[in-house]
Amino acid sequence: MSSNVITLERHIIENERKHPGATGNFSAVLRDLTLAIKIIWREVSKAGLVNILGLTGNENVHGEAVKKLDIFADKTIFKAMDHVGHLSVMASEENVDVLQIPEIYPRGKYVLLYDPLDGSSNIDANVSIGTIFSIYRRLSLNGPGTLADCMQPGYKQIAAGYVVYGSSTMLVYTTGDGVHGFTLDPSIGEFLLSHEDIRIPKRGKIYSVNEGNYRYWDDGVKKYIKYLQEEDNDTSRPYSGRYIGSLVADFHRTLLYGGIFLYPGDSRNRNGKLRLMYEANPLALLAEQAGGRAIDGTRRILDVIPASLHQRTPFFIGSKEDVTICEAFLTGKQ
Ligand code: P6P
Repeated sequence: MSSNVITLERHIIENERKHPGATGNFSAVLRDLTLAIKIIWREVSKAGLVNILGLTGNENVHGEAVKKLDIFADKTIFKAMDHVGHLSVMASEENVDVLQIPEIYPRGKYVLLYDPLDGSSNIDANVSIGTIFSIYRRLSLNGPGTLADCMQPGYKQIAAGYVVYGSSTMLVYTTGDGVHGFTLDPSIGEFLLSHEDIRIPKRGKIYSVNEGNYRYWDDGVKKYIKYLQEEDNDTSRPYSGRYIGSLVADFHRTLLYGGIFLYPGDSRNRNGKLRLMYEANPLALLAEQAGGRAIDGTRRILDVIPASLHQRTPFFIGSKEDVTICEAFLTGKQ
């Protein structure tokens, strides 16, 4: 294999060597998570063929209908990670409570939060969907992990990433040393480094929001979107509107092309739809590591102190200049 082909595993290990105190346990967590992701990819990539689509008749903690792939992905990640000995506790967007490590297995110093298959409502339409994850250090000293271990502010994350199962399957992650993207080569089942040190453009030309909610938005959001739709050649306006309705796909495009993704709170849901711990925090860490910003309207997402495990948050993320201009509209300064 030529020297310029860097697998995810090699990248993780080389990254670990930059931290003299590293024990290798953290690398093992990422390695085992990658195995789970490959198993999920295998099922997602043949979803239309083995008829595992369709509703299970169950609902998740948010009262949303759950499709079989959701459950499969959730259980796959848990079963791949529960015995590795490096986690003290896990929490999944699909489960009300934290997920304890079975007594028969050793526990470790890390905490894994994950959204096993985000965008699942798009599964039947073959629209890109994704897995999102966050890794923290446990706060509790020993024994079973705790709810507090899982409810840390986003700036405490030691790693975050997502997988977008799309026309090609990509894994994008950060351990606080830049953002790096790997594309799955199905012929060898390896994620290969394809986007080293991703930097989000400081300003873009695309905005991404569900405009069907326009009537419920606050005035600041309405004024901002109208601003983006005005003509001004110096600022590449009007921007293009792009909305897939699958967060990982919409964020991935924003990360690579620049611009802004918005899921505001509105008159029906003050906190919007997206979850702080499972969606906003990991993507906010990635955005900041790539030179972008992520806010809830007035605060940096990563500074928000969680009040509950599944709390939702208004979410504005993307290019630094775009988020800053949006913030001015949201706070009435513009
Ligand atoms: P809406 C998918 O169900 C999801 O949770 C995110 O992936 C996506 O960004 C959002 O909901 C889309 O929500 O209300 O625009 O359909």
